[in-house]
Amino acid sequence: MIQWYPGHMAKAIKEMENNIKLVDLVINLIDARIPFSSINPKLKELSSNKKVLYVFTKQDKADPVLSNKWLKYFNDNIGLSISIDARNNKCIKDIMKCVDILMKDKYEKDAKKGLKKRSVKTMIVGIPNVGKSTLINTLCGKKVAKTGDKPGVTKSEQWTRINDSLDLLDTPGVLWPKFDDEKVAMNLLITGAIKDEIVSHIDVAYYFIDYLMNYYHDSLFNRYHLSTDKSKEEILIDIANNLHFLFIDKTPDIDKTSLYIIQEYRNMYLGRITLDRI
Ligand SMILES: Nc1nc2c(ncn2[C@@H]2O[C@H](COP(=O)(O)OP(=O)(O)OP(=O)(O)O)[C@@H](O)[C@H]2O)c(=O)[nH]1
Ligand SMILES: [Mg+2]
Repeated sequence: MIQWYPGHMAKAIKEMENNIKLVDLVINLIDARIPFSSINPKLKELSSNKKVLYVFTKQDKADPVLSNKWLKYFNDNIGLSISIDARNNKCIKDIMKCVDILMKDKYEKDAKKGLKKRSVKTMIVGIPNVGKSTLINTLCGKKVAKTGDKPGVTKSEQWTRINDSLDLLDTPGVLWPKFDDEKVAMNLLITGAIKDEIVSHIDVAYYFIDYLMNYYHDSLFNRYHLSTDKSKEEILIDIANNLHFLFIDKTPDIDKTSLYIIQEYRNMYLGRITLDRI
């Protein structure tokens, strides 16, 4: 059973529980490649009494057909949702529009009371590596938060004033103590929300190859010059041979090959692939 719930995550949740009272809005970031697996039940619970905007990040890496279906599902069943590339300025307008929609009631109430329009205090939450700090930098127009392509980069909460109408709270990425569904754990591992160092990647690669054979067969076969359908174990050996990932005695290095294909997926060499079906 895969688990990754280090002490800093439990601490971060506690801090969020304290801060939730201070905020008007929560922006919950969802990885567009794994919309089901990246919903953190803890964060849903935490923001149950708040207005929530769901923002799918990494839309540029996800399968566009499935993304449209997922987005519709979220908008119909979960809450206002949009999909973005968090690195691109184009998302600023869309986010601000949604903030205004969700805060309309608050603006009106404040106006009735004769209060001046105050800034919307917004907490940005989500699983590790989903793009929270990147989005804050994009909204701010400069690098105020540290980002990096691995989970666990942000260690503590940090407020940033975007402009007179928006304050953002960056938070550390958090997971939850137990993954009931093995698929969820696999998807979090493949996309890089769980630290690479905690598992052997061979089982993850088997899961991934199986998934690709079912849904993105050509992406897999073209990338690694495969020709015949075989078992996932044999496919992994073929890939190792084709890549010349061999030990001195010419046996295939399965460990290295496993991590390599997962990294290739993360870096888009296999195309736009979504791991949660709808
Ligand atoms: N392609 C693509 N990459 C993105 C997007 N958003 C973030 N990234 C990349 O994803 C990686 C993680 O981004 P961060 O902003 O550090 O993620 P975080 O959610 O703050 O992560 P933690 O602080 O570890 O919880 C970085 O390499 C970003 O450049 C996106 O929409 N598209
Ligand atoms: Mg961060």
